[in-house]
Amino acid sequence: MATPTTSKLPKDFIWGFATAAFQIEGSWDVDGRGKSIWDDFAKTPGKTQDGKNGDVATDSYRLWKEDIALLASYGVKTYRFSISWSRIIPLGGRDDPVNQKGIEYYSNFIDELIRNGITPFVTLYHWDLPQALHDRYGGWLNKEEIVQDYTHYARVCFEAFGDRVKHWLTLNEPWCVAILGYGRGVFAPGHSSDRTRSAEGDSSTEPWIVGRSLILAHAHAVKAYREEFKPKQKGQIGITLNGDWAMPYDDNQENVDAAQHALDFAIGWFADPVYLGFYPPYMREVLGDRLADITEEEWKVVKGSSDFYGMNTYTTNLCRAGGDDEFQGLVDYTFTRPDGTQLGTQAHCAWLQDYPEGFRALLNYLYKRYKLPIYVTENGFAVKDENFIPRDQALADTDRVNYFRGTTASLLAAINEDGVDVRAYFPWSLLDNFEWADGYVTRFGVTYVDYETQERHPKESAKFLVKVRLWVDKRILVELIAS
Ligand code: PNW
Repeated sequence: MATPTTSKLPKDFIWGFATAAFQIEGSWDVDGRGKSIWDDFAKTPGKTQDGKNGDVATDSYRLWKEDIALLASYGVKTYRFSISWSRIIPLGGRDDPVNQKGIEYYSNFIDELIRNGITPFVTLYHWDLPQALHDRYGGWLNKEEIVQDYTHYARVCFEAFGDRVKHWLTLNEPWCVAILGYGRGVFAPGHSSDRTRSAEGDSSTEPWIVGRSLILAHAHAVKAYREEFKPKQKGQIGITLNGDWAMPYDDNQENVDAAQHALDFAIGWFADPVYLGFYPPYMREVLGDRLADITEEEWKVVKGSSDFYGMNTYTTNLCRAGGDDEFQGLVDYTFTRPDGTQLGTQAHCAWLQDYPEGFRALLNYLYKRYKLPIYVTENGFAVKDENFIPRDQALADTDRVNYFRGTTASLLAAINEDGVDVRAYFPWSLLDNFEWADGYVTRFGVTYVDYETQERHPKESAKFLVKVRLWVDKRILVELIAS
């Protein structure tokens, strides 16, 4: 095991837990909320693993004070949550009415956080597009409309909450929105070329069109914030991208190249435009004209449109050249090493294994390439079969503790040994919650939720993370992480 090192975090390092509105709130028809695309999608037979939906979730719309008390009991100083667009503007559009009850709800929520000494870190869009916009003009497929409507919604939020919110995330994981929603068709709105899965969609074009809308919507909201709100509100704003480390399967040059190609499609698609002002050349090579063009005028708004690098990361993929999966940049992913061993501990979801070295490598890669402070806005693990064992056993979540032991050690090493400027770390998630297409089968929480009673029970991982944060707060030796 690694020898203990003196590991410190910057004094104002942000350490909190993360959630998202649709995954926790429930109360789908309360206080004037409009539907989001996830409401009906989750209720369509076959779309979620357990056939369940977000109608109740962790009931957090009602239990918001309990959730804040839980955060306070963990001694957390920051909370990342998302605002539901269709609670603020039920029909979503720039000419549609604003719902005062929705504004009040989040306003009270923010006040209560602040009363508890917790800084709000707000995501404006975590996948819950107002259904009305999808029905009206195709949602993210319609650049002209969605960019204006999203920017308007963002303005309404800056106006209502910006006096107290100083940390904004425009969009959560645009890759997931575009690829999983309009390519693979496993997330709302479920578009895909696969007609056994979906009556609508063209997986060869729609994801790239949607991707451009997302980039532009983000960029225009940031422009509005910087020009109209930032001078007075003085907050920070940026996008948060998903992205896992890509490691060559072996040292064959084609596999070394494949790992970079994987990063270009998974991360560079959004990060290169936003931070560098161009699409990765490899994407153009593979997609040709299907990679939706961004005009000269648009590039001016896009380039430099994030104050920091927002990073959600979970795992590492071993990359081999070949295969026909365009969404992975024609790269084949595996967790099995050439010698037949597994990269790390398998999670409940097929796409996740524990490999903390990859977390450190990714931090280094992103800092070197994009040269901005990094906010880790999600990082977490779903213990295999946790949903199918008695609660007492689930609370002893050793695999998750080991995961966080590894990633927090990597975090400290990246900061202290590699000099990477990391400013925030948010484990996903505060609570077990609605895990999208997995329903409630896959649990990512550091807090166990009993869905019969809605009781919350801290898992060992919550206690572990609270301990790490305390040590780090005191800026003392973090020996236990390394032992
Ligand atoms: C993220 N993949 O989603 C989201 O931001 C969260 O809402 C979600 O609960 C969390 O990670 C855990 O899944 C992802 O297939 C969904 O690689 C799927 C993938 C990655 C991230």
